[in-house]
Amino acid sequence: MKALSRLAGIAASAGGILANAGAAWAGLGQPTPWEMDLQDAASPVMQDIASFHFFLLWVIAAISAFVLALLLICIVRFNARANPTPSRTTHNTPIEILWTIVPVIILAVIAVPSFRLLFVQLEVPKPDLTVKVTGKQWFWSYSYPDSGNFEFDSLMVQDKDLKPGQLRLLAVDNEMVVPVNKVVHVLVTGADVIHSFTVPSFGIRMDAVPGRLNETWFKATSEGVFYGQCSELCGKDHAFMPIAVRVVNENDFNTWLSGAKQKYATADSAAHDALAATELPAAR
Ligand SMILES: [Cu+2]
Repeated sequence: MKALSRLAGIAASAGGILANAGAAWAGLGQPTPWEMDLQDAASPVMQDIASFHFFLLWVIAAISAFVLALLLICIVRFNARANPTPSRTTHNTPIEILWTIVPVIILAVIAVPSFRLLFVQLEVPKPDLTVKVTGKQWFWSYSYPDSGNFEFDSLMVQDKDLKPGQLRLLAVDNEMVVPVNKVVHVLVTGADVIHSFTVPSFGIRMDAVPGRLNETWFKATSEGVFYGQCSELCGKDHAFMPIAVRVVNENDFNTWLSGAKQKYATADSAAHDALAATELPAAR
């Protein structure tokens, strides 16, 4: 009786979880409660990553189902009771050829889209904009070398300073701003230890290594704010150096750029504080 009521409890809470998950299966640009899936894609690369992921999911599901079926057949038809005198067969050439060739074919079918995706990720198309990202203990600095060469720091907003609508542990004082539908070339480096610049909805994750300049790219296909987090253990505040990328239309970007050029012209902390007061036109 006790077990039954416990079971009913588990079923009820599982139902609740599923009902919640239905509403928030995956988010765009930010995590959602009970998220079960990749964050929605906001760049062509992430679309490719997601479709490759689901393709692999089908492949692995089919292989698992096939192996399970073989196991069940063995258990039912070849147990000691059902099959008291086992066959002494040791070799079967056709089957041996099959179980060599079929996995090779499966691997080849996986390899082709996999390599295609690697090239898409690694070959930066002609960029419209370059942003250099520096990971520091424990915040990010963004500089725009080909649009004014200014630089600013981006720090997480502390819980006590959160304004309504700002996401806890993800909102930052100064967001990285980029125009929509433009190829952004991202140069990534580290100033002290290794960090990792990651924005799930753009499908990018690149290590920020001191003394080394890595590169990646993205083309945001919709406006909004897209969040990520440092993805390489970098010390005590590793969990508190979020990444916020605001994607705006070209006009808003140019407005932001002319303001930013003046405000971030001097890289001292006074300028940094003054800049925090600059509000961007709401993107959504
Ligand atoms: Cu870090």
